[in-house]
Amino acid sequence: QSGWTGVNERTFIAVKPDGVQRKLVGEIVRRFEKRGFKLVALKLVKASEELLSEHYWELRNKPFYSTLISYMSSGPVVAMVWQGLDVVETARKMLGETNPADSLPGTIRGDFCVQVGKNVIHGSDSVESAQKEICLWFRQSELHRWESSSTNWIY
Ligand code: RTP
Ligand code: MG
Repeated sequence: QSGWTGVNERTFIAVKPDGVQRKLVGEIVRRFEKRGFKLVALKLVKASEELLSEHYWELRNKPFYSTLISYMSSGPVVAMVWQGLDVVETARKMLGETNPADSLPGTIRGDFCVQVGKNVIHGSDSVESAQKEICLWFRQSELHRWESSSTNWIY
């Protein structure tokens, strides 16, 4: 899907299995809503190893790869698509650094976790990755098109 730039930019966010088990879903959704982003899709998914191997294709040769796949398939994740101005970059700032130990308080990882192997949340690292990840995790029919609906009560 092309054309999702500017205010219509989209990113893929997933609350990882530890975040779901620790009941951080509401808090994370709240932060994205309050920041002013629009929710485009949301579902609870038990990711297959096949899906995860595509999602983490670029990390396939890393020493932590198999640990990462076990972690991500240890329970359901909450997969989401959020839309808004520069949402890819802003979401990464809201998440904090990959290693929670390097994440500032006020960021999601900086507030809720301490270990890189259990870092609560995923966010796409570029507009291109976001497009790939959205196509991998969602069908087109699962994505809400805000542009073509009446949103009179949303500023
Ligand atoms: P994410 O994709 O989950 O948003 O995280 P990221 O871009 O900040 O980091 P990335 O390099 O894409 O790594 C993906 C996930 O792999 C786990 N990881 N473990 N043991 C380690 O050194 C290590 N490094 C990365 C983390 O769960 C990381 O989020
Ligand atoms: Mg990444």
